[in-house]
Amino acid sequence: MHSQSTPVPFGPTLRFDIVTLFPEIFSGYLTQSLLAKAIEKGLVEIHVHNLRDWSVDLKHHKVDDRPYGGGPGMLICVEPVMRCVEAVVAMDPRPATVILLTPQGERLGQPRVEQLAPLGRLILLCGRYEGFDHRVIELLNPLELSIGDFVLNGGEVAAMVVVDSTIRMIPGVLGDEQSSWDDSFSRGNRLLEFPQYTRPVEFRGLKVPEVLTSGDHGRIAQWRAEQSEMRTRERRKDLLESKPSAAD
Ligand code: 6GU
Repeated sequence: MHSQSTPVPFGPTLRFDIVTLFPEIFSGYLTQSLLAKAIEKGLVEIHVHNLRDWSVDLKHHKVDDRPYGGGPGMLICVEPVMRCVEAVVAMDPRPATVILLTPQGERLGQPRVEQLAPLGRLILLCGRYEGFDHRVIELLNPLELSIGDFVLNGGEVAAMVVVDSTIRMIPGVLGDEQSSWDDSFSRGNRLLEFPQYTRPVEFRGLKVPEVLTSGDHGRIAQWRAEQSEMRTRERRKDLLESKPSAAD
């Protein structure tokens, strides 16, 4: 609908450094079409780092240990994380924002996504096990983000959610035929999308609403607005009631 012109950037507009114990998880995602194209166009740069490479245990490359005070599970130790983050920061002169993916974090929403996109450089720390030694948080003061009220086995899937949602905000990443402009939740839009149809005009007795084939653009726009509003009222009343936040 709203076409964006493709800028000619001097360098990548957004660099991600992902710190994880499972770097292989990202390989399929990184070669996925939209992201691969953004990387190819030079708009996005993604570097995946294996936390184990910064282990202080030369023999077993151990990076976790049992919590003081007891309790189940293991924690990621502060030393390898600090060694890794300090090395990664030094790899590029641009200032970096450190994000820690954790169910204890702020729940990610579109306003936050839109704030992240222009920051230029994001370091994403993926937790595993019971999480990190708390001194990681004290020393790095990261932005702690969660992707919802459920528990994942680690931060990797959440990191992909951050990358995926953020790169859509970079001009030129979506083709001219696509746009994030009128997405649900974008730029203060708090309505769900209206239903859409394509050919054939009838399938198993189900017809495309007549208004959509009428050619009357005024009626079409009105019908779509009504559908969006009705859907939002039925499925997500909270969106109509909540005030836009400061980040909107
Ligand atoms: Cl960021 N991490 C984990 N482990 N679980 C989550 C999450 C993150 N967000 C929602 N659940």
